Amino acid sequence: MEKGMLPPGQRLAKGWPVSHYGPVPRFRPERWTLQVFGATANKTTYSWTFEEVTALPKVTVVADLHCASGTSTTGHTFFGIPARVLLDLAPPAEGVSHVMAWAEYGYSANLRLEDFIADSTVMATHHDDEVLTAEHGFPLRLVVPHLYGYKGPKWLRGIEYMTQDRRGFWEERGFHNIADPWTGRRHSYQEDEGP
Ligand SMILES: Nc1nc2c(c(=O)[nH]1)N[C@H]1C(S)=C(S)[C@@H](COP(=O)(O)O)O[C@H]1N2
Ligand SMILES: [Mo]
Repeated sequence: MEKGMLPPGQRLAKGWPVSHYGPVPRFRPERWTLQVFGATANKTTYSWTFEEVTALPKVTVVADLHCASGTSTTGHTFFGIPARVLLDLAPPAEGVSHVMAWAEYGYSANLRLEDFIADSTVMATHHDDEVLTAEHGFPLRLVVPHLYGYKGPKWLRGIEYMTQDRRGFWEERGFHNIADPWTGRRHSYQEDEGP
């Protein structure tokens, strides 16, 4: 992408604003797990402690973030676990086409499997060489740079494998099921024009 280029209808925000629905959850390491469940190949639920998650392979991804309300922030450096690593650790059943990414307090976002396993989709633990702040999703935050921000839950706790699509939190509340900022697929009424 050309430097400074923003998707249609987006304007650059100052700094890195915090935006989410509801309160910032407190991290309780002794109770925290990341789970993969739903349509796994062997029908079991996988669970990792935070310590186990920190031992997983990590990558660096430079990304811009685009909120569907119209603000963007650019030049973020995220460090974390490539989302597709989960598919090796917790093989999906045949026919898994979508995932639901679950966060604290029941926030959720549905993703097509190809969006979830994209090269730049990362479960971030760090931002610009620092541990994520609580407001931005500590201890784990899904980042899907090629989709609007609501597809990237902060305070990520689980990935549900799905053999059929199902709408997540904002997708049920008038936001687009695909959420591609480059084609401006922002609102659910635009789905009448095609997927
Ligand atoms: N758990 C949770 N994650 C969330 C949200 C939320 O309400 N809850 N909002 C999303 C939306 S709409 C955006 S634009 C980004 C904002 O991330 P930021 O506060 O780090 O800028 O977080 C996303 N992740
Ligand atoms: Mo957003």
